[in-house]
Amino acid sequence: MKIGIVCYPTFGGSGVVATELGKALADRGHQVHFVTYSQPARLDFFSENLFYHEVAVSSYPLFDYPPYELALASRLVDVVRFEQLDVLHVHYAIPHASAAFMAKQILLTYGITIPVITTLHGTDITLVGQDRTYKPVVTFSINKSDGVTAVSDHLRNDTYKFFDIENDIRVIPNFIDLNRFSLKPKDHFKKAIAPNGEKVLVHTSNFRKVKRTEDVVKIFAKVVEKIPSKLLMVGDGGERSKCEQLGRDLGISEHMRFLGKQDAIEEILSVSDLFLMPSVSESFGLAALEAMACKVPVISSNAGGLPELNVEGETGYLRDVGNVDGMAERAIYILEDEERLAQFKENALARARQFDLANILPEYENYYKEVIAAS
Ligand code: GMT
Repeated sequence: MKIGIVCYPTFGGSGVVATELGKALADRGHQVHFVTYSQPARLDFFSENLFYHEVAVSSYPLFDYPPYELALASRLVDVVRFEQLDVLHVHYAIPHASAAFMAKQILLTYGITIPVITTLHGTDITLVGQDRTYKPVVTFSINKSDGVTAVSDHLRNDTYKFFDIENDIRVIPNFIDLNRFSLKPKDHFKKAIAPNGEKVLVHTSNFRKVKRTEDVVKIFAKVVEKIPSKLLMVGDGGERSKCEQLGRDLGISEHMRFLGKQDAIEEILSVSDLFLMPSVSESFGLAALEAMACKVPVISSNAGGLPELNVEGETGYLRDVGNVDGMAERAIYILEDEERLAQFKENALARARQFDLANILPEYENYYKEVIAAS
């Protein structure tokens, strides 16, 4: 198949899923065309089946807000016509689904029918999409998509709950490439981070409010009182400086390291013992799955789709959003006993294997075929 993929080219979960999916489809012999405003962060290798088409947004003094959606729609018309694509798969509804709808209408005037699949990732439904500024357009463009997928049952249910949706939503969960995400021998790095055999806790995110990153610091403050440990904070975003300040205020900053945005996440996870994800909402929790694939158990909130990934008492524990004491208590419980920790690590990997890319990729391929055949 010739597949067009539209996504945010950043380190965010939806962009990562879209890019990894595109790479895997290209490996399977499909021709994959990324259409976005810059090279996707993880599109870092050459393949004869992978193409990248940049969306250039020209500015004009009249524009306080350059119209990206129009530039994207025009670029999609151009790429679909020239490359003769079979399907457009857009990740994150805003503004990709409506831009694809517009492109589809324009293409009809050239006698071209292109099916559009929209994958809902999370905040496009649970946060931004519900803003009245966008809601009518989001509702319309989901309903006008030829296929719609969501990354968890919870996100699917939320979409029906908060929007007037008429079409079926197929659940296709996030996936993991176990060749890349696996425990790597990084003993030298572990020695540098935890020279006295301390336990290593880790958090990776874009440090947005929805991640409750200050809770990560508060949980760690309680853990470090009981268990010699270190905290690695990976990623960057608006809440990061507050976390740094909180670490200083709590007198634990010597045990915390902020590593910023990192490409080789799997190497950091390989030296980690416990992953913290206390998010307010999380449609799936891809970062937690990446940790589990590297044998790192997870202490998380029980928000959104997290219970579909993290299994209570098996791969980690889930507590109510904001229950810092409960999360810290369970973290200590896992870390204080070597045998118990080792068992949780094995369980985490076993669970991650259920989301192996090799199992999930055919679900997307079959769905493309279904949608193409129906349109
Ligand atoms: O985590 C983020 O803030 C990025 C966000 C997004 O909307 O791009 O990620 C979402 O999509 C990921 C991939 O499908 C999911 O694993 C994340 O759980 C989801 N984030 C939220 O729902 C907050």
